[in-house]
Amino acid sequence: MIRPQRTRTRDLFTLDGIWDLSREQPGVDYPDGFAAEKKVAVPGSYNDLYAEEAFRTWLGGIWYATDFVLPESWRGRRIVLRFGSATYRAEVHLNGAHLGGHETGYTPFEFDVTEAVTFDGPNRLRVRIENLLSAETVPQGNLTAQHETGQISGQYPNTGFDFFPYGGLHRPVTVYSTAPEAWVDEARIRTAVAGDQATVAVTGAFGGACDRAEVTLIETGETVAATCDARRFSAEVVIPRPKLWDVGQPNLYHARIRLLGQDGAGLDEVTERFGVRTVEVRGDRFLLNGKPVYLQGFGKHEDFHLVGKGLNHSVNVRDFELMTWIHANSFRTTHYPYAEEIIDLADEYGILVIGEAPAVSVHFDFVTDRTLQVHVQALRELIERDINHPSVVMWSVANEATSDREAARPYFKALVDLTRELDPTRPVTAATCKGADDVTLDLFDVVSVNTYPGWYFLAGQIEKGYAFLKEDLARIHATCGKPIFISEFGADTIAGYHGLPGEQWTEEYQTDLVLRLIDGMRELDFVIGEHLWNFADFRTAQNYFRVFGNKKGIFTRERQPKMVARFLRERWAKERYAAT
Ligand code: BDP
Repeated sequence: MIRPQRTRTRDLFTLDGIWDLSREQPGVDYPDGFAAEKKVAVPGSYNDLYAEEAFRTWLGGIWYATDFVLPESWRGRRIVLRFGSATYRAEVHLNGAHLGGHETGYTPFEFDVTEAVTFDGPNRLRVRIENLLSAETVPQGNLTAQHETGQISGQYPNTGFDFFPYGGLHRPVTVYSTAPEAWVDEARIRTAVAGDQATVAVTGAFGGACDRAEVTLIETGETVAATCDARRFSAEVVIPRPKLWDVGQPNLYHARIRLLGQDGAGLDEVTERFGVRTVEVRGDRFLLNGKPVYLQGFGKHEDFHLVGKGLNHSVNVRDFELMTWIHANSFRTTHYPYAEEIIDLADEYGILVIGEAPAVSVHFDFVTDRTLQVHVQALRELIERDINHPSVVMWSVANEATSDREAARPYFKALVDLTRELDPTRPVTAATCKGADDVTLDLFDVVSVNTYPGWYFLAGQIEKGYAFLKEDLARIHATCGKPIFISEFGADTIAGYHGLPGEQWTEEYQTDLVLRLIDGMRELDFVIGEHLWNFADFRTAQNYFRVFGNKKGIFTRERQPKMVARFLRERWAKERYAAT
């Protein structure tokens, strides 16, 4: 899927803004008889906007509605309606006609609406969103049971994971137009470096009919003819002495793809951005452009006051500024694919990304064939969406599954095989909390470990936590022989709580624990990186062990530093592999 863009052959407008909202009630024909209950912001979650509790934790159908008028100049063109995401599930209706649906909440989807639109008045767009999760959704959840029975156990809403199950149209909604004769549908860019030049292979698919295409490398001005065959095109361009994309050196290139008519006139034109860099796991090292890189950074969340999981450009810029300030070089998109606009920023700041599928807490007591099918589809959509981003250096297929069960092996094997088939260029991992008991470790290129010594166990005992960490990691490494990446560790901390000596929840304790565990990780040669949990405090479901959410942030939810931030900044200023 090509990102919506305005070019010489394409136009677009956004439907972002204020829409109408209504909770679904039985017996109402919403596509035709929608009546507004509330106003709602798009992009954004609906949950935190209203005074009424019933909206915050609404589970079930909720309808979004807006109208839009098309410019006369688009008559005769191909028209597409595109959603950046809809969480968790969407069914889309335009002018009373059902266009289709999409499941899983964090990847884009679109519909060709050329036949469904009218130019004679407003177009009525009605979208049914649903945030019910079950054993067969990804992520899994207990929300269906709660909805049906009113029974709540553990937390409210009753999710099986540790972040608030925000719902809504979280990312931009766009209408765009292309020429009706031919349009680029997909473009993949793969680079290879040999000596002092890079070869750039541009391949893809187009719709409509076209037998001539060309690719121009914007930075060098070189244009080459592409081969077209059965709705696919391919071309190869060479970059002499390429500027490599690297951490803090976001050198980017642009390939312009043009589909041409018989007379040489441009039918369609799109530009894809990419970078030239290599990534590889060799022995116990993670290599970027042939040099070992030690990953230091965070697990994060798309999460902020009022907008919930809605795209917020100000928050995102602030986050990248803070990551740069603290000398982070990477983050993992815990626990789902983040907005494309965030991956763009990573490309532009030179920060590495581990892209994660939306599969948090896969529980093998409840997994069915359908769970795997949905998981496969979500992973496929993530890889297809982000494959051209140089910042993405590894795929994570899941987080904290019950992967000490035998059933986990075939399930994860299917996911890893698919990932390598779709993208043989990037290492594959998954974050485990099962230590050496995990039966899937050997399937991965890198083993990612979530571990909470000094917090969930050995509470208050930093030195014992340090000793446990080193022994446990050594055991895991001996079991799998793979490089180990510490994908989560940390301590809940309420900004402003102090204690000397430090104790749990104080800023001193978070600082002392985090720095001591980092000592332990860096004493182990096979550890390739450390990601703190979490970049910032974030909202969770309500329960007795969360105080207005998870407080493991190095920054507060407002994006201000806790005490640990300055110490981490000092530690991260020195590169671990600088001397090797
Ligand atoms: C890990 C999960 C993460 C949680 C974290 C915690 O991967 O989603 O938020 O623990 O408990 O197990 O803080």
